[in-house]
Amino acid sequence: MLTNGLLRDVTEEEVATYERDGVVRLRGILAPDLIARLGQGINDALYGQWEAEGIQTYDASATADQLDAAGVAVLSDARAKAIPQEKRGRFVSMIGANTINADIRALAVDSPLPYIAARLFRTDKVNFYDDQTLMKEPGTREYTAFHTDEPYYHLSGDQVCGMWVSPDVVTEDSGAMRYVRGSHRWGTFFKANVFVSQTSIGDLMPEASDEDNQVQLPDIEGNPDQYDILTYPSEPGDVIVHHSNLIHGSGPNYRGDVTRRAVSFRYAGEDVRYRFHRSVPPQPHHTYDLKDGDRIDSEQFPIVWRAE
Ligand SMILES: O=C(O)CCC(=O)C(=O)O
Repeated sequence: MLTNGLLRDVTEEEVATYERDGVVRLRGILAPDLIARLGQGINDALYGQWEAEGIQTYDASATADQLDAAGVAVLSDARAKAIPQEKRGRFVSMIGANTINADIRALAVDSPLPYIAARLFRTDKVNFYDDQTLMKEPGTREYTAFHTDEPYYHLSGDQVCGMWVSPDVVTEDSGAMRYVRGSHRWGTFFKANVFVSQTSIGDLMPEASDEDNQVQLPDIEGNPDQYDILTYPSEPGDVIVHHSNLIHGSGPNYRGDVTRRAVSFRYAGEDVRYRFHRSVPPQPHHTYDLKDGDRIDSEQFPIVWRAE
């Protein structure tokens, strides 16, 4: 049963919240054994396994330092700057850990998550697209700049979501996720940024140049009062689902005593088609054999849920 490990169903009210706000936090929905596998998978993938398997990790803290040295504005604040260098942790992420780690793969394709996507999309078929593992070690100074996921995926369609799942207790102080409520319906295709800065990838790397209709994100971090921002702390067992066009980000992990780990699992529903975007950083585990307009059903993007 694909729904083994689901502690309760998704309610109709939660589906309506996802549709209206572009994000819903599903409290206490995943069983503890799945959460334990997730924690193990993140540790194995980020500490050691990636080197053995030759998959890339992205040290966003190192990027922040390089950008800062080059005079590119990196998001920060007085509290983050006050974290002394010797107590500073790293913001590390990896895309595609499911291809090297059996625990993360199991969560992605053989867990209740695809069913949850089907409920929220009100669809009969769900594909797994990819995953991103994210870790903010104790004392991580870096923000995740507000962004939407659309310019990072080779997809078009409305039924695309990210499911952010953490094995840790995540508080506002340790980097809880933030969402701009309802922004998935603004109808704007934003530029991809470099994660720790509002600067767009296209401004820094011509090979990932922005597409003609992409718009620079507004300065939300600098003007939080002008936006309807939801901050969602999380506990083990919670799943936070956001629409791929919803603006989201997170703050530093100011805490010196807790690591903030998560995997964001990405799913697509029936209305989704392949759409190549120049702004997507190339992924070594992706093959590029689909054409614009194709259904994405393939070994790379497997069907992980079908209604009986
Ligand atoms: O964990 C974070 O700070 C960012 C997560 C994210 O951007 C996502 O889940 O799409």
